[in-house]
Amino acid sequence: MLTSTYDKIVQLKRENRKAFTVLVDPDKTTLKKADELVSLCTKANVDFIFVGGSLVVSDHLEELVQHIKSSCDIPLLLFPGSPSQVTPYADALLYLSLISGRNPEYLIGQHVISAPAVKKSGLEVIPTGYMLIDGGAPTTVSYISNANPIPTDKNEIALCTALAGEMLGLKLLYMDAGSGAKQPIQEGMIHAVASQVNIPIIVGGGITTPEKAYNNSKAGADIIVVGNAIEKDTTLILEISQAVHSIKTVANPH
Ligand code: 1GP
Repeated sequence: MLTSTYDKIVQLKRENRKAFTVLVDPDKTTLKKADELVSLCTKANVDFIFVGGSLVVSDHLEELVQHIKSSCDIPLLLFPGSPSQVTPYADALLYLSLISGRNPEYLIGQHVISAPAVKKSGLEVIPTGYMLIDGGAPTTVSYISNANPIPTDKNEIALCTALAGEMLGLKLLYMDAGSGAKQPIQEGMIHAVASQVNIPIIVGGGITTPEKAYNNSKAGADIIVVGNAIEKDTTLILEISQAVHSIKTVANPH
């Protein structure tokens, strides 16, 4: 019996099973829309649901999280852009530190401010190194965080950043080109990081096709995240889930 969401992520990686996550943006998701998404996610065996965004304007995140939790067993993780997006009704919190940037607010400042509330929430906290990669145009996250993304072709910067995050004790890496990125992260960069880092790697930002999700997974992403494309076409949930789950690789010694 797995005891935590993080255990489940690690278990999947150990078994070399690739995972697929649907990102739900509270600003774009009514409770009715959430019902449709949850039904499709359940049918498609989606592994995780993330809820959050760099900028959330609506005030129903907590209600939305409770609603999704009451209608499915898929682990729900908060992917917060700010401490105001923390609610105790999720299964776990991606406790994000923007390690690719040099803005102390997103490295540690917001964490200090929100620490008592996070502790009180009782949420499972998963320390996550968040790496913003240039996706061809400014994104909401690059604007809000006031942090330079890692250039798209600088694999060695991505690798060194990831290694530092792992050695600092972070439990997950999230390589993100930002929501709606024009250009998703290149396979070469994912491979450069995945070949030297042992902690699970989440990849997202601008993934719009099953092929891209498949190729990113093959390159070393353990969890693929898609938000925007699914908002436009929900049939992608099944297609991308099948593509990601079709990957079978040799047993991982780690
Ligand atoms: C954004 O990685 C997520 O932070 C997902 O990006 O919305 O472009 O799929 P998209």
